[in-house]
Amino acid sequence: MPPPLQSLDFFQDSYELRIAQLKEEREKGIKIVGTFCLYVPDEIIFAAGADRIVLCGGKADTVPLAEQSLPRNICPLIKSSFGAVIDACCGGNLACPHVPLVDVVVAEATCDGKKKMYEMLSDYIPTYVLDLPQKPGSPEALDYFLSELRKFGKFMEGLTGNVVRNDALRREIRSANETKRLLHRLFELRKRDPPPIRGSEVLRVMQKQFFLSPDQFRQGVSRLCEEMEHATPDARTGPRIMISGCPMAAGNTKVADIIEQKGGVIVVEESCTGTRSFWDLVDEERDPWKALAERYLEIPCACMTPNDQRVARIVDLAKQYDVQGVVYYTLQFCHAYNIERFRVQRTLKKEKIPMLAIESDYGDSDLEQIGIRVDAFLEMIA
Ligand code: BJ8
Repeated sequence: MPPPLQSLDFFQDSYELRIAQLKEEREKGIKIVGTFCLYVPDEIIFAAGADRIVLCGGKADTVPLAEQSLPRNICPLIKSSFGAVIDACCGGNLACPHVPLVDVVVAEATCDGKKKMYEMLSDYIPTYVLDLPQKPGSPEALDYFLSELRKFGKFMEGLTGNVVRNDALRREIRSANETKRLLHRLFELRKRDPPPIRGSEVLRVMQKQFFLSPDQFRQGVSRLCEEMEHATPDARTGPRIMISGCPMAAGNTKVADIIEQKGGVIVVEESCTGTRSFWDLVDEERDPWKALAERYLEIPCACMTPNDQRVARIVDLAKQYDVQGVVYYTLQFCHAYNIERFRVQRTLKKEKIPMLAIESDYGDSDLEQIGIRVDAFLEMIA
C-alpha cells in the first residue's frame, strides 16, 4: 500500500480557515450567497463582490427534521439540505454550520422536488430563484437564459451595492476556467493504470470545491496534482469503474467507499461532484454574459430534456478512462436520473460496457445489500 497523499491534508485543514474567512467577510459587510446547483454561475456572484458556499446536504441527520414538513418520498439531498436550514434557523446544532453564514439563497428551477422545497425555504431564509429553460437545445433557450442571467446580475447588484461590470465578469470567468483546467489535470492523471489516487479521495476533494474559496481550492488541487505526478501508484488492480448519476454532496461517500472496499478502482465520476462541474470551459473571448449562458446551458443534467449530450459524454468518458464497468448511482426518488438510466443502460449495452444500477439514500440500512451487488458486479467484469 503506497503512503497516503500528503497534500490531501490541505483540504482537511482548510476547513476552519474557510469558516473564519466567511465570518470575517460577513463582518466587513460582504454578502454570502448559498447555492444548491451547478446552474447558478459563481462567476456572477464573485463579480458582484459577494462570496458563495454550496449548501447541498449529504448527511442523514437532518432528514427526519425535514420530513416533519416535506413528504418522505422525495430525494434525500433535498431533505438533508432543507433539514439543515430549518435546524440552523431554529437554533439547532445538527449538521450544517454554514447556513447561518449565508445572507441569501440563490436557488434554481431544476427538479420538481427542489423547486417546491425552495418555496418553503423562503420562509426561513431570503431566496431568489434563477429560472432555466428546460429544453436547452431549443432556439429560444439561449436568449431566455441570457435574460435570466442578466436579471440575476441585477439582483446581485441590489444585494451587494456593486455593479457587475464586464471586466469583473471576465476576470471571474478566467479564474473559474483556471480551476477547471487544474481539475482536468487532476482527472488526466487518473487515466494512469493504476491511478495515483483513489476515487473516494477525489470525491472528497471535489466536494470541497463547493465550500472553499476558488483560491484555496486551486492551491489545494495544484499541490495535489504535483504530488500525484510523482506518487507511487496504488498497487491495487481491480476493475476500473466509472460512477455516473446524481451528485454525492459533502457527507455522502457511501457508494464510492463500498466500491473501493470491494476492490473496484474508481477512475472517473460523471456527476456534478465529478466531470459535470468542470469539463466545459467558458469562452474567454466572447461577450461574458453570452459566453456564460452558452456554457451553463451545456451542463448535461438529467432535469433537462432531451439531454442527449449526457449519454454521449458517458460513453466518451468510459472510453477515455478505459472503464470496465459503470455504476449508475441514483438518489432515492430522483426521477430524472432514475428514468434517464434506461437510455444510458441501452447505450452502454450497445457499447458492451457493463452497468450496475444502485439507488440509495443517506441511511445505513442498505450497506450490506449494496456490498453484495457490487461484489457480484466486480466479479462479473474482472
Ligand atoms: S445540475 S444534478 S446539482 S439539479 S438528486 S435534487 S435532481 S431529485 S441535485 Fe442537481 Fe443541479 Fe442537476 Fe447537478 Fe433533484 Fe435528483 Fe435530488 Fe438532484
